[in-house]
Amino acid sequence: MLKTNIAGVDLQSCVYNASGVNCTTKDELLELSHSSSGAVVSKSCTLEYREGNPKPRYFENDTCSINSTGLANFGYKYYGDIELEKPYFVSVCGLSEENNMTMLKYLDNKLNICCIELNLSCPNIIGKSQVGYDFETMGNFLRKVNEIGLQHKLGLKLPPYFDMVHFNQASEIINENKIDFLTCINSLGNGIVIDTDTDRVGIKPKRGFGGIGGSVVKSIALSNVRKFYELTDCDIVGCGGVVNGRDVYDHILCGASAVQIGTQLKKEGVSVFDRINDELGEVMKSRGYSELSQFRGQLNEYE
Ligand code: RRO
Repeated sequence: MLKTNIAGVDLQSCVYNASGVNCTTKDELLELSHSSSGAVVSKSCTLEYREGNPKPRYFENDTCSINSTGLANFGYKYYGDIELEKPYFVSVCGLSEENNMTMLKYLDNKLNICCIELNLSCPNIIGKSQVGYDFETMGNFLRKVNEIGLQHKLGLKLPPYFDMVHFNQASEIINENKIDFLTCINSLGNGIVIDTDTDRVGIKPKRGFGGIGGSVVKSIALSNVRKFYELTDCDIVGCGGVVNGRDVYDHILCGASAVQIGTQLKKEGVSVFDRINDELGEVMKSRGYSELSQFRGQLNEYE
């Protein structure tokens, strides 16, 4: 009932983890693989091991999370060598174009990986802007990636866009290059969350500025899923604001083929996938649907 397909890869459930949450160590990846998630995506990797930003670098309250992890990861070879029992996406987030090319070429030869998710949207690298917000850099970079002629399917993790002109500009670049899927959205860059017990910012790096996730970002996630579903031929992976099965259903209505869970996975652990799979199944049954294709993209609008 919840089966789906992303870029030609079959998933038993359309629900899986967002990159960054419980997916940095091999043990975490194995735990995800043994859960009822439909796939596993790794923490975004860099060329070398990174300790990441100073702690505390994660904070949450009832409506949102904030993180400034700073790309803490074990380096691309670590992720390239892990074998899992379900579709395994490796997320790549090089600190330079050259680093990205090196990682993409290496990971492209790894048959244990089904797809590469290229992260163009990390908001937390001190002194670096998000490539997804710099259309000239993004276009030049994706043209070079295309010239490699990757064997693996390639997806992009995009930042949230808020302006119709930006949706059009990003889509033009995506349509000029061979991109198989888009993951919309990364965290909302550079928010502040206040710890109301102490009147202090929730996290230490960048004096409290970091990427916002959780239920507050759902509307923005849905608009990004919808726009890129309309403007590109890519499969869309929704990410943002998913707390329950209805939230997954809403992403699919907007056009998503699969949906990732970030903040709620962090709060609840891998049993979140059992609960959300069940809840999504219930919503579908109540509507008389037995497959995602019966309602994907079928969002109603006023005449
Ligand atoms: O590691 C992080 O700080 C991080 C990354 Br790479 C990302 O893509 N999104 C995010 O919220 N945090």
